[in-house]
Amino acid sequence: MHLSSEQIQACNEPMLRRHQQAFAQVSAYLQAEGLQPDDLIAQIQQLQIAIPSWALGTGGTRFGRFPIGGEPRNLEEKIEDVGLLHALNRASGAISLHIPWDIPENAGHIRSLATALGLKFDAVNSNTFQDQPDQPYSYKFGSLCHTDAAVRRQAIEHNIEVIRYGQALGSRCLSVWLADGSNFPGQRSFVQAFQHTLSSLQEIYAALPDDWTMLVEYKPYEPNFYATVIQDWGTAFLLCRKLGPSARVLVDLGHHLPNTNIEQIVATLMMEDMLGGFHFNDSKYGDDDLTVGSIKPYQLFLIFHELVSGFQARGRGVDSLAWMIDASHNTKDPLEDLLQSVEAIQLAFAQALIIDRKSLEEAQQQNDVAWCQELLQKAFRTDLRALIAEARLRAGGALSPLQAYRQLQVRQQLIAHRGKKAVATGL
Ligand code: PSV
Ligand code: MN
Repeated sequence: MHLSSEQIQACNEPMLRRHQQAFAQVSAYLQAEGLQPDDLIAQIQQLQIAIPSWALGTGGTRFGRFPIGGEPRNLEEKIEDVGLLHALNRASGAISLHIPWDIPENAGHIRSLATALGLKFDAVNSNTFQDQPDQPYSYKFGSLCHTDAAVRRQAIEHNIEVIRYGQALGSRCLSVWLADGSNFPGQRSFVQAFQHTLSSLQEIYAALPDDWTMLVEYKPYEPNFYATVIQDWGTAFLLCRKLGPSARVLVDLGHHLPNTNIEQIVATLMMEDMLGGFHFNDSKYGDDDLTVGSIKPYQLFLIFHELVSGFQARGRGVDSLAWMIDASHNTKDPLEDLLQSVEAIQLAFAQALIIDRKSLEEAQQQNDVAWCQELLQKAFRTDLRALIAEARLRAGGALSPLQAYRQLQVRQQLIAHRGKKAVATGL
């Protein structure tokens, strides 16, 4: 299925007048604040968020799954789905693959399908947290950290294979997330597990092409409930430092213990030039993988505030990081959920861009606590939805991607083509 620009324009048509009014209003406000709407729009348009190939179907939980129908049955159809999202929002111009859930058997064909839809391949993800039917050794007791060198070898080779798949697709980034850890005290030597992980990662790092980045993702618990080898940003940071300049930390917003100050972690990683990318999602309790911005939008804004500060301090742009969503959808249509997530990211970014940083620095310097809060919240409480909509409109997207998605009956058509029972591969 494909959405033409005529179809999208037809959806925009009845909304245009109201949008123009709202955009004129927000433009006037921004200009009065000394900001240039066109500059902001250009920056917003640069931010492209990769869609994970594993989040296009209903994720479910360990208690059940409620498939929505019309889910992509193979990689080609997953690319088709990301193409639909990108046609609507012009901000999902990349896809992130998880191997072996999505093996690009014919890389040339897969690459040309993606290119035709304006999509690039972002980070490729390895998977040594599940056993595959044909693999000789089990990852039950770990992969890169395993006590047995043969298991470690198998996991190393898998990661190198993932790099090769990524190369064929034009990706330039490997994401490594390990479930490795232990469920009970005493089960494993922390030091040995770390050292094995480091030496395994060093072998993978040695196979990394020169222009690639290795992203090391941390997570405090789950599936192991006593200890995870790469449990926090400090451990990921340490591993990256030991690996070399092409290794960076990946921050998954759901991988922190409750109330962790994620924006402070982001600031520190940016300061040290050790932040590599994001897995965006939202959560209330643990790694809930909910829609970005649905629970803690202020936290998301504060994270973007630190990102924008870091970019400005280092003279970098958004293309210096890998931006990915890592969410799961149990009760919503996955495509609707992803549209909402991308919009939430864009909004937080735009709000961070309009912070009066000069005044904030002065207020910080004078320890004017109340004014610091005032300045941040002024930006956070500014309604920039019309600005984001204008950025989409100018790029050929929908004024309201979610509304257009429903109006064009995308899910119904996908069900008609793929069937009510089509279920996507993934978790
Ligand atoms: C683990 O919870 C994780 O965040 C990793 O990024 C995996 O690759 C992904 O989820 C799988 O859904
Ligand atoms: Mn993740």
